[in-house]
Amino acid sequence: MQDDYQKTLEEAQTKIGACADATGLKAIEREYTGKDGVVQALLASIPSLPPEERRGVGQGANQLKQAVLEALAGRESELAQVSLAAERKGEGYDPTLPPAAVQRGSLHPVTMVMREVEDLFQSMGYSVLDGPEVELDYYNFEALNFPPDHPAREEYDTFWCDREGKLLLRTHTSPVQIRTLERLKPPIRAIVPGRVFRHEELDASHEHTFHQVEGLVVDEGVTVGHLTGTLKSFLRELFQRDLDVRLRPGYFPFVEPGFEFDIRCPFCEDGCRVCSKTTWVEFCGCGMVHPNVLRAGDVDPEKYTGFAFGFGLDRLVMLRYGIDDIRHFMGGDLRFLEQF
Ligand code: 2U9
Repeated sequence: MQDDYQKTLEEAQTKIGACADATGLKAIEREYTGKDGVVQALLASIPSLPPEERRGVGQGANQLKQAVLEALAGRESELAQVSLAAERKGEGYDPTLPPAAVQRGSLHPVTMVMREVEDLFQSMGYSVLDGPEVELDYYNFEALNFPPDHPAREEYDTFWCDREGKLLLRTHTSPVQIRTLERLKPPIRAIVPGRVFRHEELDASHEHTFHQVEGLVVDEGVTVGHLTGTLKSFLRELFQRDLDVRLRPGYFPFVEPGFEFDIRCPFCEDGCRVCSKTTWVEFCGCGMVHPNVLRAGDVDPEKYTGFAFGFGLDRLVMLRYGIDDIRHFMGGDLRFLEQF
């Protein structure tokens, strides 16, 4: 009996030694260790054998399986060595063949629209500013006229970075404007695009990380007329036509008066899904910079006034491309990203 196993093993080893590719090795593996293979047939025969032979056949079949698998692994690594050596000698390398095509990536839709918005404001003489994403409570709230315990802080679901409540992930890009007021003298004309973070319940229109563009203009004699004129010019360029706009009162601690700025729905004339059948779409919040905020930035509110606005860039990109779920932006699914 033992001789039979030995013979079967030697046959297998000869086949393995003569085999020169991975597909052949796989076929030999199936022939011996697969579900219809030699080893399985031996194991299947056990119940019909006299009891005193069963143990020996079982052990023999398992040893045969182990030995065949070892021989297969040995040959596989031999073949790998051979092909590596050939590659090192330059065999099989044809320098005249064209290279494999390089897969080019594409810009993220938020980046594309962000660059477009930056270009438009730069063409109107604005600077594009940047600042830290991990901020001090002072710049994110206090200097923006949210004293400690101000109820409006509740509106901003904040990711705190320490136990003392001094450090946070910025909930808007407004702290950059305060830093700018501290650093530069008016006249100031700037936009601040950037990532912001809120600890919110996530759904098709809420994401923990999203993008804002805020604008700030401070000079002598700046009025609400300048604010609406600027936003209308910007929207005309962005949508390539004049859109009706309207202002409603709105509350933000850092502006007074504050407004909600709506645009006539760019997609319909008599109500659709995008405008919830109202024909108006909220575009941004805006207003005249609060005197307390100017003072926090070391600017004299008796001499200077300013306007500011802020809008969610992700929502604008969704409007532009008809995207129905904000979570696609950070989802990392190439099937989504490759469409742009
Ligand atoms: C300074 C002074 C004033 C920026 C402004 C808004 C109104 C606003 C939100 C709209 C949707 C952000 O993405 S959103 O959640 N923003 O409504 N932002 S006024 O005002 C400033 C900023 C900085 C120094």
